[in-house]
Amino acid sequence: MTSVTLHSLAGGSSQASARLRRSRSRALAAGLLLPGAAAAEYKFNFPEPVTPIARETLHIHNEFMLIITILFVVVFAIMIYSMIRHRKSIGHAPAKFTGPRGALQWFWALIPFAILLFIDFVLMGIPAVQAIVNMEDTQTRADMVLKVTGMQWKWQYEYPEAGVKFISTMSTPREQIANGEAKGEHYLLEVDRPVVLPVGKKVRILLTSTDVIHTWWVPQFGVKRDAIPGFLRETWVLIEKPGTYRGQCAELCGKDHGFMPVVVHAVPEPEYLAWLEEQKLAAKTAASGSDRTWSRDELIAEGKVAYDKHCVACHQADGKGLPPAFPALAGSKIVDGPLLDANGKLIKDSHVDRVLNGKANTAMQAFRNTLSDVELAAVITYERNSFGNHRGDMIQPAQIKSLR
Ligand code: HEC
Ligand SMILES: [Cu+2]
Repeated sequence: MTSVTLHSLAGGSSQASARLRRSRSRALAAGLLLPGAAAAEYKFNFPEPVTPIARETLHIHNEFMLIITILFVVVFAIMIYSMIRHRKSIGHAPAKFTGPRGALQWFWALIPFAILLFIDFVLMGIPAVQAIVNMEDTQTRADMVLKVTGMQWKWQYEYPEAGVKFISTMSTPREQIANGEAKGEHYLLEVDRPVVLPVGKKVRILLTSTDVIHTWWVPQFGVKRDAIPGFLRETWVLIEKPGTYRGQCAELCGKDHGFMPVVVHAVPEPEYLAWLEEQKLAAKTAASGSDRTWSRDELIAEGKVAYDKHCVACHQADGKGLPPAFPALAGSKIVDGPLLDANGKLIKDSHVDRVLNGKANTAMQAFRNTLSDVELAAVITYERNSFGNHRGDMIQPAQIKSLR
């Protein structure tokens, strides 16, 4: 900003432009000296490590920094010393690399080479390889498994042993993002449902994706691993300290890449087990919801909540979408079409089919495995009765259940 104004002003009298140049270089110097002023949350070091891997990574980083600093100082000291002491202007005679002294030169060249090899392969290579092997060792004495699935633009977490599964979406209000409201403390780093993990347990983490490549990254865990569609990748954490740890998707994955944070709650094991029981109970309650008959208003109310969580990023709050990438649901022929055929069976490419099964090779994913019967019935009913769509009909969670 400053430099732009200075640029456009420069070109007046030579005296004025000299003054401008001076103040510009002063501004530049101040900028270089005070990087903290520019970055709001500037921290010099790594964030506090809370897993063995993060600690090892930090340790190796520090060790390598020390080694290369020493190398830098020693090499440059010798170089600068030699250049000054052996310069032509004081009449230093060049060495002659012939005869017995010439052979000695080889010796002096090979010694530093050997020292460097030793530093590279032994002092740096061994700890680095050890750390990588350790990072890859996801299975030795793993206490539990967490499955992480990246999707545009949210994370799904699954505890296979407990049969618990849920979606975690960013909870920062859109008003804060649009600068309509002051930013909160955990701006863009907060979610509706954090993953809960026990401290002191080795958690094997399996990663995959349903659409494009995402990356599950929590700096304090020292974990940053790609979630790739069609592949199962793995990593592990052993969290040593209870707390809330925040991270982000670290692979450019489309429009809302910046809006799919990771939040992990690390708690003592009894607390974790109690939480897990709660989740199982909640899942059971949700499942029983598909057996009763819902009123249209109930479904619409529930559907708005699901829509704002799972659909709004692409189809927008007003249902107008962002054509041509994301079609409008307002006035859509599919949304305005029939629900099911006369026998209560699925019609191909109908509204219900599209939401349950998605459409291959588009950003419209299948929601049958990520949403419950109630959520699916509710969001479909909501879409048919919102954004100026007035179908006036509804679909019951029990009907969705029978379609599965
Ligand atoms: C990541 C972006 C994205 C999200 C999130 C998303 N959709 Fe879609 N949706 C699309 C795209 C892209 C299409 C168009 C697919 C095609 O080419 O036919 C589409 C199409 C549709 C259609 C058909 C509309 C038409 O006229 O073609 C419906 C209905 C629909 N989505 C419902 C939903 C519901 C319900 C949700 C939330 C549970 C949702 N979508 C979430 C991207 C998305
Ligand atoms: Cu992503």
